[in-house]
Amino acid sequence: MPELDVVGWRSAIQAAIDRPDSTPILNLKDDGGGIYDAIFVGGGAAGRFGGSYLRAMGGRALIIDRWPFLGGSCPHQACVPHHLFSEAAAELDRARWFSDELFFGPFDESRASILELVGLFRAGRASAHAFMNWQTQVQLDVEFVLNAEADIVDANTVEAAGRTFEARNLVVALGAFQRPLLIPGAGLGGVHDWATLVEDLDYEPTRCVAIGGGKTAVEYGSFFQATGCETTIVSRSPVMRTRSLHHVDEDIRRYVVDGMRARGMTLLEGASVTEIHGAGRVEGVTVHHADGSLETVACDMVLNCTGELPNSAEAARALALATGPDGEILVDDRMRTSVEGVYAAGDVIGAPMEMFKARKCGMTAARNIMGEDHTFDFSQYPDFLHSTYEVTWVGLSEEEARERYDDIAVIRMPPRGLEGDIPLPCAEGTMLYAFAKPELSGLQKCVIDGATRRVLGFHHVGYGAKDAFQYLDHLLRRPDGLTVDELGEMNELFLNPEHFIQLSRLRAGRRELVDL
Ligand code: FAD
Ligand code: COM
Repeated sequence: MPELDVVGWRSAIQAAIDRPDSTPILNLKDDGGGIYDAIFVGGGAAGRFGGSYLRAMGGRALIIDRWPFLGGSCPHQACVPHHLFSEAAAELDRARWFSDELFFGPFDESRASILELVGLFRAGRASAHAFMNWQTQVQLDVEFVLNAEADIVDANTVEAAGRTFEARNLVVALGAFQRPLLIPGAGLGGVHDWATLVEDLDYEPTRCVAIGGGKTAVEYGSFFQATGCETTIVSRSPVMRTRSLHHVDEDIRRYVVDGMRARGMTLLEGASVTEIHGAGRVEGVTVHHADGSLETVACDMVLNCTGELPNSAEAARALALATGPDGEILVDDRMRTSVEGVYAAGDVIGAPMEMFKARKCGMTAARNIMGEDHTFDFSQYPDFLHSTYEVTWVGLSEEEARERYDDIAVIRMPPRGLEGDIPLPCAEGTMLYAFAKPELSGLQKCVIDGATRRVLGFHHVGYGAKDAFQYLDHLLRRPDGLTVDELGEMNELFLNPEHFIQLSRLRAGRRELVDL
């Protein structure tokens, strides 16, 4: 395959997406002959970063993917549309709260369309795909076979595009798929998940039931509601208290969940959907409440947000890999599976299903394959979700900290007891809310161990703090951690989205820390 520019790649990818019988895309040296250091089976975040890192270390990597582009589910169906929709939701929400106030026009709900935003995404996504292919081919010099199913023959051999490729190592990076709904009516039209939503939506939903209480339910449910599609979330556990989310502070959770209700969403917690009704397309669901009562909720869309399952079955069968209860491929902290020379990376090894983990798993496999002894522990990490706020956290929640430590001090904005009385936090990203609708200005919290003066956790509801949390995570996890004194010594760029630096400084002079 000759080198293409991004425009060339965009046309090639779009043509391949539009024509199911299109031919494989081969970007090979020596026609794919010889022995690769590793074949990455799956070219999503895990495979692309793994393959690129291995190549950067001087190795020979081949990435194989069934889609005509690299980057996997993130740019095609998952993170990228999620961010487009969540950003639209935040804008819509602001326009609703300020309808016909200040410089805002009257909010016109008829112009807020899920279908239009899905269409906008579908029409634009090939640009990101084109960039991934161009970068991987031209800048990163990695070989790949795209638009071709990979067939794993054994631990050293993969067939794809009618050819056989040989490698010293395999890295299985096949991602995950939506856990299916196993209830009557699940096959009806209008029952969607995050992937089918962007692929197949062809009508404007007006009432949605989202099943699940984790990120996808909160994010997509909030987006739908913001467009005017009345949304009910049905969740067995309290919303944001699912197994997939750790270290969620209860204060923060309440603020977010109360905000969702204030925006008109219905949250049915301790409840499950037992049946979906409709003739052709969904017309309603039966909700089974915790007290045993049944309720019918009318809707024209159901969104399955019950989590993903690792896409491991074929690889596990072909290679006799050890797997866990959800089919996740079992690996050690070097991403080695139970079979010599076979590694696994990303969503296919189970939770947490997050980009940082997928990419760093790929990198970890690459480093070990290239002879480094490198481990990756992803048990602790910063996290976020979008309600129509950006909700970000790292480290321990206040409750977790109080369980583990005797002397906890909390810096909170607004201070406990002042909620609603005063426009705080007065922070970048929520200034209009602070001045016009103070109760919408967000919530910030920093949890400190008084004995060591180390910060144990940061929690934030607002806009614009997510970047800082990437670096705060690093600082917290250093062997010596981050003390309130060090935080108070940092240079803030006032007025900032999170006020942790200046607030710490107000307390750092005290020998014995107390709440602020
Ligand atoms: P994938 O990217 O899924 O890659 C697997 C690849 O394997 C695919 O390209 C697929 O085509 C290929 N493949 C599968 N079978 C075959 C086969 N037989 N032959 C050849 N190729 C095959 N994470 C974040 O960090 N931030 C977010 O904001 C975020 N938002 C998300 C929103 C949603 C709705 C969802 C569902 C997930 C989100 N995630 C987010 C998680 C993130 O998308 C995943 O963790 C990440 O994409 C996993 O990368 P991966 O490489 O493991 O899998
Ligand atoms: C990002 C995809 S959307 S990848 O992780 O850069 O491959």
